[in-house]
Amino acid sequence: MQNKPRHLIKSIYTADPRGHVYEGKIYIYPSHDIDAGIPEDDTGAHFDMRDFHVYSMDDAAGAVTDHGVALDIKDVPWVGRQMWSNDVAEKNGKYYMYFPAKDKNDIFRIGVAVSNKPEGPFEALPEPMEGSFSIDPSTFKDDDGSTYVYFGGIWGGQLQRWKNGKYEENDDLLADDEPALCAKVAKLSDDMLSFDENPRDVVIFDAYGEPLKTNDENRRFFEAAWMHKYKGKFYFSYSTGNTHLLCYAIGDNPYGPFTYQGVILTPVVGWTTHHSIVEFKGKWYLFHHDSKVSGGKTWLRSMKIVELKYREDGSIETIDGMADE
Ligand code: FUB
Repeated sequence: MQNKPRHLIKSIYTADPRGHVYEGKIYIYPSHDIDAGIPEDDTGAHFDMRDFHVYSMDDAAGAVTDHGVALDIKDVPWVGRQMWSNDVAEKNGKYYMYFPAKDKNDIFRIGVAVSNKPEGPFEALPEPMEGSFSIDPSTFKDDDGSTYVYFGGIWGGQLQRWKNGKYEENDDLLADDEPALCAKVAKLSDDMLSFDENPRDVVIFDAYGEPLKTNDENRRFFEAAWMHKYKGKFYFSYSTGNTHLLCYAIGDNPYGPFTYQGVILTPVVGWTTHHSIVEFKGKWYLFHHDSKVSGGKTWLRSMKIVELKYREDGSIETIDGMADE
């Protein structure tokens, strides 16, 4: 029988949990949802987050430690508003937080902040990463030590504004039967502070080798990109946004292309769905969120954990997003 997701904390609202194992513990890097009183709209203005807390767990079934505020909007000179989903990578004992926020021109960029400890506090660089745009950065360290950042999100995440290679205030998507907009991936530089290359498209093919199309809303990428490696294969997972699914696709290297495989998590209570997948002490876990604790308020979410199971052929068993412990 499938085990059921459990909420990790209820003292504040937390969303978009990104998990990593550092120093023998699971560290979780979520967004910190607040009720800013901003009406819900298609740009996501109601997600008006202003700081990040960091959490850790010694045991996947045990208590969660809140390490407090690790980065505050008032300490990031380039940010205008909306600190969304962040993630942290480690290199040579230093920790690098990648976080999106709207700059003073209301354009999403990705900043970096650095700490000597996985729980922070993190000190932000004065400018966002050159060439960065859109939202939801997540990090993946391959076995050779190379670290990649995956990012992007359509609609409120502004990815469609970059479809012609430069920023244009035009929210049209590509035509229905054209290949869908893709998440982006870029290798990080040796010092972890910049992209080492121009971001590339993360292309997802269907079983016939055709790229997923714009109108394939049950399968195409929307936001919340994540990469993990299982038995030598690269699993790219993401949210389909307006169809509220967490899906995955498999490839042979960090850049892809990837082939669509199926659904990891069915819709949760709330509009958004977002996640990370982590191996800890020989088991795999899915971190995600829903809006159950707030009674369905889409902008007040609570992070959850559930064990993730693979079948013999490497496919992932679908988890019921409505089930609860
Ligand atoms: O938390 C704000 C946004 O909601 C994230 O960037 C998306 O992935 C969605 O979870």
